[in-house]
Amino acid sequence: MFQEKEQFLSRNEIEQVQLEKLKKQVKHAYDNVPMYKRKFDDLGLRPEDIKTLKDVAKVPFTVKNDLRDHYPYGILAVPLDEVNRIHASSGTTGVPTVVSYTEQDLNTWSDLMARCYSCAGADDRDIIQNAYGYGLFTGGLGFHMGAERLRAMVVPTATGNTKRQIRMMKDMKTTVLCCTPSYALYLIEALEEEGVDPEELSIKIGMFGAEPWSDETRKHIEKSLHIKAQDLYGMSELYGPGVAVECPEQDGLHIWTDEFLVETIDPDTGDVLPEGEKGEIVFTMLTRQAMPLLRYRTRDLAVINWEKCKCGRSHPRIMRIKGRTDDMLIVGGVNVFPSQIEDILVGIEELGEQFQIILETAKLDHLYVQVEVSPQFWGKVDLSELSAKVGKSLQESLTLRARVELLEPGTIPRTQGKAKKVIDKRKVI
Ligand code: DLL
Repeated sequence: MFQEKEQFLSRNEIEQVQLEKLKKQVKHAYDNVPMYKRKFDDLGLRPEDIKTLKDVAKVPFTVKNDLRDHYPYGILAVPLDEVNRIHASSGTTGVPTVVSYTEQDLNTWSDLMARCYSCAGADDRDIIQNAYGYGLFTGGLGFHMGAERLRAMVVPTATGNTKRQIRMMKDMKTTVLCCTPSYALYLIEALEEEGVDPEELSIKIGMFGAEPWSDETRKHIEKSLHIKAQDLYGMSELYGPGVAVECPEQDGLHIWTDEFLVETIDPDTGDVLPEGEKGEIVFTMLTRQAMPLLRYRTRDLAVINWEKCKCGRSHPRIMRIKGRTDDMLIVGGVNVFPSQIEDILVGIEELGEQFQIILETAKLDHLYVQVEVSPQFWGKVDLSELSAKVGKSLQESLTLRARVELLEPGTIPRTQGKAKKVIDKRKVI
């Protein structure tokens, strides 16, 4: 099977590989990236000071702004003519974050993505429909290269044209579907509208990622499409998709730690947290040539579990991404994560999957939640009773009063990429 060996490295073997690669990578970054040389010199740190894995805590952090400050080409450690490709994320703050790859980087990324497919249960006989966006976004090309490396067959539908997606799924007998969980939800509705019974499809596995999604959403997708819905994590700065993925146990996402050294830190103090504590995830890329990132702060919050998984893999697991440090909303002085609101809403049977959080400014910050009623319940429930029930649940969990508006199924705009679940109107007022 593809990259069988790397998937099943023991913790000891992982740590050996990590130390060997870490030493080389720190030297590569120090020797070739002026920013790292400066950061190290300021601390009086030399690459030779990194002798054990624990020494990584001495290395200065890298943050997204370091990349933005190096626009357009990012933190290059190789001459430009050795760069084979760039990707970029649009960024809400204006300056795009550009990431660069050498030929070897693209190769490593393809291997990692092939490994993800294999870990999730796919193999070279699969027909993989890739409905992630192709282009500057890393989703499309990342899933594409990985599928080719796996020697499976790719149907590169990209995003959009839902009718054609469904036609391809049926006619090509797609067995693996790759898209955001939001788009999977939309496809389920579209299949129903088109009168296509999911039984007619051949899909077995969904590879869903690029945004947070809940266990309830997973259950809904699995039940509606009769598939196994696997979570996959990544980010553009870390090649793209392919950093971590679920195995069939669906008990956390295995991080490929022979390529990504992972730490959890306290986002406020920067201190390394003991194993198993929730914190901000920090990655050091161990072989990236074009753009070596040392201790990159992802702003993603999660718990890392180092216990060996039932599947036999020792690569530690991210126990689902619980939100981002920069996603945290402060409403009337209370800290709220959109994922907390989602958890409450999905627990109410009468509601659909689609919701939006709108922050308004009245005298105090105001939380306003719009949520669709589930099609089975629309027209059958008393809306004022239901909205009072939703408001009460939100208040109990968040200690915050929210205005709830129940919407007819299909009202909230559907997305083909990442869903925009929070609309913050406070900034523009
Ligand atoms: O979203 C790469 C990707 C493409 C991952 C396709 C998976 C599938 P960015 O656009 O740079 O890259 O966004 C990265 O998205 O820091 C997380 O906050 C979030 N994210 C990605 N995967 C997951 C996931 C791609 N499985 C940012 N669960 C990350 C929760 C996720 N959040």
